[in-house]
Amino acid sequence: MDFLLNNLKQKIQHIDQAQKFIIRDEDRRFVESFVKTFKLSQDFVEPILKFLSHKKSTNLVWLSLSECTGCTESFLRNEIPGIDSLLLEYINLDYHEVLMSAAGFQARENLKNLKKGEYFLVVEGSVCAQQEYFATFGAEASSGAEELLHLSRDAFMVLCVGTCSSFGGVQAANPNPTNTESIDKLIQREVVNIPGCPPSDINIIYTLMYAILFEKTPSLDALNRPLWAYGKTVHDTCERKAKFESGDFVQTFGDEKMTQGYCLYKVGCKGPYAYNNCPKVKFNSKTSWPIQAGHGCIACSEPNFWDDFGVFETPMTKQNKSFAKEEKKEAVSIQDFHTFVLNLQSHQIGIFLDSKQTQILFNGKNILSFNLELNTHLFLEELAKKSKLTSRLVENYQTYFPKLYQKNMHNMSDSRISQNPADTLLLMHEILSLEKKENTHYFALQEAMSFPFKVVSDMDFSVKVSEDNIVIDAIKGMRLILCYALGGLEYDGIAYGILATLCKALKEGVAKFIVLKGIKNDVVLGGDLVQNSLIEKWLLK
Ligand code: FSX
Ligand code: SF4
Ligand code: F3S
Repeated sequence: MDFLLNNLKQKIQHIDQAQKFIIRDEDRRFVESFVKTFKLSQDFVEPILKFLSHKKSTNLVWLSLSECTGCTESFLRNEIPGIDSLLLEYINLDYHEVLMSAAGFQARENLKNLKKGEYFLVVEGSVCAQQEYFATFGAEASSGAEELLHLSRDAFMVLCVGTCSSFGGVQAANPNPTNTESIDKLIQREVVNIPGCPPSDINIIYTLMYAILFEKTPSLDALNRPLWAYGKTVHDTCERKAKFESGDFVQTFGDEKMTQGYCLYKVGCKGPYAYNNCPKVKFNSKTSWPIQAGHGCIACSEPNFWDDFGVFETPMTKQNKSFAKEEKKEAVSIQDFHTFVLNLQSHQIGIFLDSKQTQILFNGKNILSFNLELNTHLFLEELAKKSKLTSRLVENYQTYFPKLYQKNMHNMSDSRISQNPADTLLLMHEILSLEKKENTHYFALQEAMSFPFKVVSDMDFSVKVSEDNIVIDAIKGMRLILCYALGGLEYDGIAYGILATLCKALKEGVAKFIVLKGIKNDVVLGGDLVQNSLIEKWLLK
């Protein structure tokens, strides 16, 4: 933070004093909100104001490729600083087909006059590199792909605004007849992705402003999305989340529960799978956002949102599998399961995911700790006692799954504490199924692999790592079996979520342990539940 501040102060010293603007209230409000959003200290407010009021306008080229102009519409809806201030004072919009005042040869001339490293390039829309007549520009009829390659080469930074430019978007959805793709696939340089169909005005402008002020990108995630905006899921900060936690769902559209803030998961909300800050920043100058307006999130800012998330208004169940681009999952047959022993060398760590005893092996011993109550009667009783929300959750389970509730509450056997994390599947089976199965772990794994989607319903397991052990805690997370089930997700989707979350926890635990101990990263897999390529991928990738 100190580095950023000093950098800014240094730049102010070199600024041409003649370009001075008056600092107005709205500029101050904008900068204060910006500083708060990026969790910068208050010390930044004055230098930023000074810098913005003195600096030369930043040259910006906004290229429109395969898109619907929704991103531009969103950009225009900004209230503070307001699009007029933005364009008149902070930004010099050299090229934007909808907003620029230049036309024809003059507009093309503006592009030719750009200087290397002295402009930001914003790209809206995805690109088709194989068709020379797609998205042609000017009298030269250069293709969109050519224009993009040319302009991106000399730009100071490339920002992909919208899901189309970030990940391909609707145009790249199956069967993608135009062979359209995201921008980073064509240009050989780093981009900042600001996805959303469209993204909010705030996500576009604040990211751009950060880049202009500090001449660097904000911290990005693995998909090049700014973490300040895309670090949490929509569900994490949703105003209806308490209702998800208590199992209170809108059952159908038009249901009066809709206006009472009930959760929209059962009518298709994909908020738990979408990384975006919509609940906080909203749209149209903070007027509203999809869930406030009464429709679930469609995960519009995720890669492949069109193909991967099934239909918009129902949860992801087998019934809707025709709407999913099926992931090729290996079929699992019971005969395939066999346990084998891991012969580890001293520097190796073994992840042994097994129906009898899951372990993490290091230096000849198991370093994994885990505890879970498998007696469903006691589990439900405990859960109901935790909070008002969980008590209501169990009540809803009783209302909507009366037979399962009765079966489990009639279970009068003694407490059965398990030390095997794979037994999360056993607990899930008891909560969701009336049938007894011969080998429940294998049955649950088969069901998980038949789930036609690749979207993971996270089960919120926590992982703690110390010098001599790795602790996985699933006690709190197991409540989500009830939440998802009441929301309409079925056995296969929940089993898929549990297995993926468990693999993530094992992998995270081992990765942190390796760092803590400063040892070589040499992980070997074993156990009867690992004999599936997807599980291997989850544990190792
Ligand atoms: Fe449209 Fe933008 Fe969607 Fe795409 O937003 S709102 S199709 S992300 O490129 O114009
Ligand atoms: Fe909000 Fe959707 Fe999560 Fe429900 S499922 S809490 S409506 S984001
Ligand atoms: Fe898109 Fe979902 Fe936000 S649909 S706009 S990511 S609430």
